[in-house]
Amino acid sequence: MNNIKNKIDKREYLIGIIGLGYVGLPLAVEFARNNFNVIGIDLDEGKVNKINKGINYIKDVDDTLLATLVKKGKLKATNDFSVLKDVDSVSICVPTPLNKTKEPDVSYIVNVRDEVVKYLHKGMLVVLESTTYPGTTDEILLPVFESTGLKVGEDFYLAFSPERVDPGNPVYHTKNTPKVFGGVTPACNEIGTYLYGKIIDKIVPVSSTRAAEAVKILENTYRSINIGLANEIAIMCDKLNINVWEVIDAASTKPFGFQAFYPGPGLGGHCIPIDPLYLSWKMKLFNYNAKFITLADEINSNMPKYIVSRTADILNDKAKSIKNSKILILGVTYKKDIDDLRESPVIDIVSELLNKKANIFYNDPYINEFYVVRDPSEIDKDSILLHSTELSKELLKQMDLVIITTNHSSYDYKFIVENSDKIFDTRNALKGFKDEKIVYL
Ligand code: SAJ
Repeated sequence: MNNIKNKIDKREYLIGIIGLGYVGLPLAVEFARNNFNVIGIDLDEGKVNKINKGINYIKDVDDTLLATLVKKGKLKATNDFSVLKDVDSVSICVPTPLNKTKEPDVSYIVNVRDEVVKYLHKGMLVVLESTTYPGTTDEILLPVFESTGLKVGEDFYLAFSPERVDPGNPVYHTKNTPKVFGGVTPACNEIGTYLYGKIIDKIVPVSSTRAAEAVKILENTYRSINIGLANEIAIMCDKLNINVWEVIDAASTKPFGFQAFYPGPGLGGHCIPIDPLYLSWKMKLFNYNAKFITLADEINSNMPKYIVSRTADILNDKAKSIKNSKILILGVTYKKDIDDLRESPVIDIVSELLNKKANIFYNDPYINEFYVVRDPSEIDKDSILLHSTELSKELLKQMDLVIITTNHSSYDYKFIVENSDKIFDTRNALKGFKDEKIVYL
């Protein structure tokens, strides 16, 4: 144990990172910035080539820092897993999506496991960071690793440490976000927390990999359920003719016991709509129905349809139908001020409006074009490709309805209000504007 810690202290400890996306690359840079030698592994040769040329592709990573670290030889990338024979630790940061039937797809973890096991060697630390259901590390990774004859906690070390990357967050990033860490054995925790403690300000050790896996799932289930509550409160407030945003803002003045969540067009992103379903799926194996998770998913998934139904009501008040109405969609990313379309509910809204023969235009400063298909793997020759339209006075004046679906900060909302005939604001972007033409969610 001490010789490993000495190796870490002397920075003779070679770091491996598998998966160089919005989690893996910032983690690799953080280790390299702390004078570790880091080798990143990714199947995407485009990513590998960019990194080896010192070219950054993750907004949360500093371009100059990456280039400098690569130039200094502290960070390099490859798509060749055999480099694992030389690494001392490997952190696994691969996707954990849902499949078409909304069940966990752990194939990325399994594929990586089957590569890592080929090169598992004495003293090696393996840390799974991908969000997954409690039991994944113990049930999917551990048995295969121990089938090599190596003993966990003695010959190699295995742990789960959830990623807590919030893309675009201006305050919290890898170094200053507390890191939960759960090893299979105390020795796994000792080595892992010692290593990660070199690059992250606060490490939060827990008693097992299952506890660590459950921590992350709880964090994101908590959000999904509270967002679902906010969405249902919005639906009820509309029926009561109450402005839900005023209600939430006033409730937020309570200095204890209340945290504001807000309604919106639905739940997007690669975490919140997905992570809770990993837990509810696992509970089915125990013949237990995770009611809150299922109900929140139902409410959140239905929000696009609810937005379309409100759109029909708004146009109806103008003696118009959705069919043939000119509708401008402002913002298609899953949340404001980022360029990420993953699971964006706006895609469902646009799809539904197109099905009802609306004449759809959109503008999003971050997305020049997008296919009206939620799952990119389903894009085919018949998929509809839309292009962002420049936001002009003429465009706004032509529209029967403008729908604010993603409240990017860069929009000139005064300009939008002044030049639109009717606006449906699903994000309270127009908070404070007093104008009959505005309908709030
Ligand atoms: N949303 C609402 N109402 C809210 C908050 C969010 O409708 O009150 C919607 C957003 O528009 C988006 C979706 O929910 O479509 C998810 O939004 P999010 O703010 O949770 O952002 P994410 O998906 O980027 O979540 C990440 C998560 N980070 C990790 O999993 C490591 C989450 O745990 C963070 O809490 C979250 O960022 C954050 O706080 O920004």
